[in-house]
Amino acid sequence: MFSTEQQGRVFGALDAFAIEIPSWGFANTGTRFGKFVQAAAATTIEEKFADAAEVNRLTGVTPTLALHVLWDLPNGLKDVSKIKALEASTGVAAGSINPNLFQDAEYKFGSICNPDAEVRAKATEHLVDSVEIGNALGAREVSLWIADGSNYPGTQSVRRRIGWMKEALATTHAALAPGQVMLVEYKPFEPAFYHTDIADWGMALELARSAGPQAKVLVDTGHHYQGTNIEQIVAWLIELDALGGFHFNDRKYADDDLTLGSIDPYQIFRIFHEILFEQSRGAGFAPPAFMIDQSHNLKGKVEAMVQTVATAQELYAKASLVDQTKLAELQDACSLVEAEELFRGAFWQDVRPLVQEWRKEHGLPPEPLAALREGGYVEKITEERKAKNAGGVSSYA
Ligand code: LRH
Ligand code: MN
Repeated sequence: MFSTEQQGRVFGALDAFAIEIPSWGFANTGTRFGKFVQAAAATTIEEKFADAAEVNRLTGVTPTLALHVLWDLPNGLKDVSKIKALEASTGVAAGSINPNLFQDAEYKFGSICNPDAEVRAKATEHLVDSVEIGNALGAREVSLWIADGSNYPGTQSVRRRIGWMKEALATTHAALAPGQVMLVEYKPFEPAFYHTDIADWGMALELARSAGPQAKVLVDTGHHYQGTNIEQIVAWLIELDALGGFHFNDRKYADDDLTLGSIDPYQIFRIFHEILFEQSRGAGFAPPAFMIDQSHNLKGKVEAMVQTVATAQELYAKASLVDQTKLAELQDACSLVEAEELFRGAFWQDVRPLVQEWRKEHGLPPEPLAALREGGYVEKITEERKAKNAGGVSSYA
């Protein structure tokens, strides 16, 4: 049983919890070995917003949809009015704007780090366009993942590429409107397999800082070598006021983009703890953007998204059960076992009845996954989209 104080802490945390979902999570995706086309997959921006609206209807905590520019606004600024109309009709707002600098043929040897100045200029122009799209949509985050790198030692100058990258990011930062935030995402490898130009949090931090005050670091939980202490990186980025956001997913091996909490739910709990600890210090900490970044190659896409959001809520509720004051006392007393039992004890708690209570109090279905099945939404979109999807898919997403 939970005390009133515990219930209050969980409800308070859930009241403040929101997580952004990715448009590409609803689309047909796969691996380099193939894509398993799903009849219900979204192939248009209208369908992606419709699926996002269903997830938000069921969970109440996904008010924004992350957009990937070339996949969702292929005509750039000209598509803004269409997005605004979809925002009005679905009640879901455009979220972070993600440029695409990894699929054009010209970017074979890099985009903003390419030795060819013309290619760098084209890439920088796309980044500035993405900022303008974000500004036109009133979207706060412009989220940059730069896939640039090389596959063989000696084939590229890592040093000179740093300079080119800094130039492009400075130009992009200069285009930001007040209030916009530029997120720099790091990734140790893939698609490049010898060096990646933005490979870890230190590189992303330095690039964000040299770009300007509106630049922060984005932590994708799948972008770390095995054994990396991700919550320690989070603690450092908070310390340095450089934590801009998260891409949550899970993985067993590399950047597997599996559903959050499917492999190591304790990892996400430990990250949420660092966030809630900082909030408990009451120093006006602005929580970073919570976003999901997954590719649902085998699970039903809407089902996987609803499952992910519910899991994220439950792990956040567990982390909010940690008595920060008591834990600090035990930590300072070096009462190791007591501290661990208090910390991990919160993780062991089954908060689902409390989260279901919170959902009921907010007029939401206590079990969103069951409500999805009962509502027949997936059957409906399967009928509507199966013919189109039968023809296979063109691009990655
Ligand atoms: C790169 C990444 C990036 C997105 C892409 C879909 O691995 O995490 O955030 O642009 O996935
Ligand atoms: Mn990501």
